[in-house]
Amino acid sequence: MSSSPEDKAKTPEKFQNLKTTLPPKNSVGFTSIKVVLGQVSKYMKPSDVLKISAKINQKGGFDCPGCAWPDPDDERSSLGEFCENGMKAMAEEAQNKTIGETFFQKHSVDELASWSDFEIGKSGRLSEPMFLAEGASHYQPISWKAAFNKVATHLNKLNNPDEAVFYTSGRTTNEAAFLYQLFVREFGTSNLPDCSNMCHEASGSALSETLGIGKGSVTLDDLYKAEVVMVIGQNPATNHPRMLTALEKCKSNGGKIIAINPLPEAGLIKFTNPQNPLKLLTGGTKIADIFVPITINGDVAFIKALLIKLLEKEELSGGVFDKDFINDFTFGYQNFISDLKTYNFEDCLKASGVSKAIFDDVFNLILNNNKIIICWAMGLTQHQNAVDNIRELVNLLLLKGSIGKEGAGTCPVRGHSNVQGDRTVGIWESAPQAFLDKIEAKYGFKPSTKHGYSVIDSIKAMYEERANVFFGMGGNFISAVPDTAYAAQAISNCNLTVHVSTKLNRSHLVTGKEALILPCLGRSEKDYQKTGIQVQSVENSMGIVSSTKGVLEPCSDKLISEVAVVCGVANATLQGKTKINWLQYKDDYNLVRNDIQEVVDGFENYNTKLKESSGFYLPNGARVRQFKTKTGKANFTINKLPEWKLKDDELIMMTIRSHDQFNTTIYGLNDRYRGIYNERRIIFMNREDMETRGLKEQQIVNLKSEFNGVIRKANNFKVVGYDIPKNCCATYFPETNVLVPLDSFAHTAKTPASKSVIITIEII
Ligand SMILES: Nc1nc2c(c(=O)[nH]1)N[C@H]1C(S)=C(S)[C@@H](COP(=O)(O)OP(=O)(O)OC[C@H]3O[C@@H](n4cnc5c(=O)[nH]c(N)nc54)[C@H](O)[C@@H]3O)O[C@H]1N2
Ligand SMILES: Nc1nc2c(c(=O)[nH]1)N[C@H]1C(S)=C(S)[C@@H](COP(=O)(O)OP(=O)(O)OC[C@H]3O[C@@H](n4cnc5c(=O)[nH]c(N)nc54)[C@H](O)[C@@H]3O)O[C@H]1N2
Ligand SMILES: [Mo]
Repeated sequence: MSSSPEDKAKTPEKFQNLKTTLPPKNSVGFTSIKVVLGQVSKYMKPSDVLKISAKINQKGGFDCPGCAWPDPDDERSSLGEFCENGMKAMAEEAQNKTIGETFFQKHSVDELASWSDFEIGKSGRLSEPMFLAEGASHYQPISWKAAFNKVATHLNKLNNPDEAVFYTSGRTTNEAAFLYQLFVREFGTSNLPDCSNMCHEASGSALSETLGIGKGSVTLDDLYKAEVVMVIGQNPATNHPRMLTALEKCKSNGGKIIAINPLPEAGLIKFTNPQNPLKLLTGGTKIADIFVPITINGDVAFIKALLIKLLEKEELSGGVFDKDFINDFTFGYQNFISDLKTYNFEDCLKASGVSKAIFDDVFNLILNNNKIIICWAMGLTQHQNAVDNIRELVNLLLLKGSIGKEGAGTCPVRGHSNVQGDRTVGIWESAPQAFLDKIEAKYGFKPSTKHGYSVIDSIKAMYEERANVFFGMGGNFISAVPDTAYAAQAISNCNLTVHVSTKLNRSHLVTGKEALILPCLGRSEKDYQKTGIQVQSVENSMGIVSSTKGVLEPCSDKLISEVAVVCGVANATLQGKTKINWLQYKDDYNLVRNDIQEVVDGFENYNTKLKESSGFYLPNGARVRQFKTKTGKANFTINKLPEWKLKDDELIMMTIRSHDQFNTTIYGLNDRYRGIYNERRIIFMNREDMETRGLKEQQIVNLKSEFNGVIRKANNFKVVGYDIPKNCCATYFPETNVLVPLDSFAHTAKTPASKSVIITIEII
């Protein structure tokens, strides 16, 4: 009998061999270089390692698929900016091992699903298209043509185009993403959920409403010039390592760094720049001047406490707020101030879990400086009140006039290397009407104006059988989404699931009745087409568009590019109905860019600019104090304190990344910066909380979450005592996604609240 979708979707509950140490006092440095050498020599050919190191994040080279942090224009070392996790991402993609017919003949889908995510990832690069027939236990090879026809047949027999869901992960380039959304819209739906729905959607919502653009406002240069940088809800040493170099530079210019995080993340505390041999020997730079050990989801309370004290000081002696900026550029100041006055400072500080002494240090820095940058990531966006978190930060910046001037502004640090670009070129389930109008004007069909499904809506639609074809452009949907058991049922209700992927992952194993794996080229590989090797482009976290061109030979001659996949699927599906010559685009990506420049603002002379410069900035209103909001001004907003309350036995849990993973891709089993080795099924707990429950180090427990009467369980976790505020705990994503309730998400943005899951511990 075959395993249930739920069993296949969950990560196996077996243990490795946990070892713990005290977390290191430093990050990056020599160990980083050693770890990279170990990783690349294990999985890559030496000649490929050399090619890659010479071309990663270099002009004329390819964009690192690791994260969306921008590249510095200056002081580039000849070997590119070294980044441990960037190189680990490369070792993962540019692996010399491939899997195809023989591998899938040997291993059934059920067997593969019993492997850990680490084992699945290490199997190798996907090398040929594979098909899983209804009722079959094993995937078998299929030709590209037959695969395209299979997709087309399923799509064309739907009663309504809205019965299909088209997901995108954030590695897809601008060219592939633009064509993909164009195909989906011509097919007739706007069901374009993407990883952004689970990531920075709350930032997009909050920033569009308040500042008129869903992106950050700062440049790298601003970071160097800031007087204060607040890094809140973010772990850069692991997830954006090159950001530490920018913070170090800010510090050497006299800037101060405030880190606000429930965990004393190693890289925030001290960092040894691998670019700087002297620093490697002398032991590095202290990054955070002030570390604020906030309680999980205590951020609105903490910021409110700051706002209250700033207002008191302003009313007492003036000169604290930037009155000119407030008068000229903002809306809603009076209402905001009246609301702020209804809150009590002590209550707010208590709810934040921060001591008065630490609060005072932060307050003085904010009071006495006006060039403030706030950087944030998932620690703020994955809560029910995620949008409030970000709006409250904007309130602070607006009061200080810290927006649209040198050294000041908003810096949501994006995740996937092109998640921002994908949205810019149209991957959006609720794209603005102006964009849809331009599509209609250019291509002559009327795109659906319905609000399409986000990730959460898609899962519900598949569960309720309102949608029954799932198409994934990259990513690992089943492991990334909340509520694994419910999502597994949803996916298995589908008639067809399709994944365009570079590596095998769990989403290929939890399938609809029929399933396809369409293997594609990775960023690092040469993309040969009729008009020669193609260049593509991506947008980083700061709105700079730059080119990316692979340098390695493709790992299999059966791989095609994402662009070619879209063209093939569109051509097969829309034959006879389309107004677009789909196949022309794959021969020459310049044609795609010519189209993008007609439809998307800021891409004038796209092809020329891409060739001539190392990158060009897209327009950004907030950066120049042009706020394209409904009021035409930057808006103050009113945000309540979150209302959840823990019962005696409950803890609030955040699901975070270890140092050895990229989202659902597990590079290794260590989390070096937190002193964890060889295990992922752990729960970090405050030692007093362990004591009250009679728990010992490494004791095995089960975790349970109850939400709206539904109980969810994740079994077998080892307890690790850690420096984390009381009543808070942390586990790794995706092992605990089973516990994240589908209906617990951010208002307005629908980001799953995977950083505030209320759980209890079951002693076994
Ligand atoms: N190597 C590597 N790089 C990556 C990724 C990866 O998995 N591996 N993922 C990429 C992607 S898609 C993304 S979105 C980013 C993710 O980058 P991050 O957002 O840095 O990743 P998380 O591990 O989710 O970490 C969230 C941080 O927020 C803190 N935190 C959690 N809850 C709260 C809270 O309530 N308040 C505050 N103040 N802090 C809180 C946690 O302690 C943790 O330090 O990284 C990108 N880069
Ligand atoms: N509990 C919990 N859940 C979370 C999060 C959390 O913090 N906690 N974080 C959320 C966030 S921020 C995000 S962004 C999502 C991530 O969700 P996804 O983007 O869906 O997941 P990834 O793990 O990044 O996807 C990895 C897969 O992408 C494929 N891939 C890699 N490179 C390429 C490429 O170049 N092209 C193609 N076509 N495929 C490629 C490989 O097959 C690989 O297995 O997860 C979310 N889920
Ligand atoms: Mo993300």
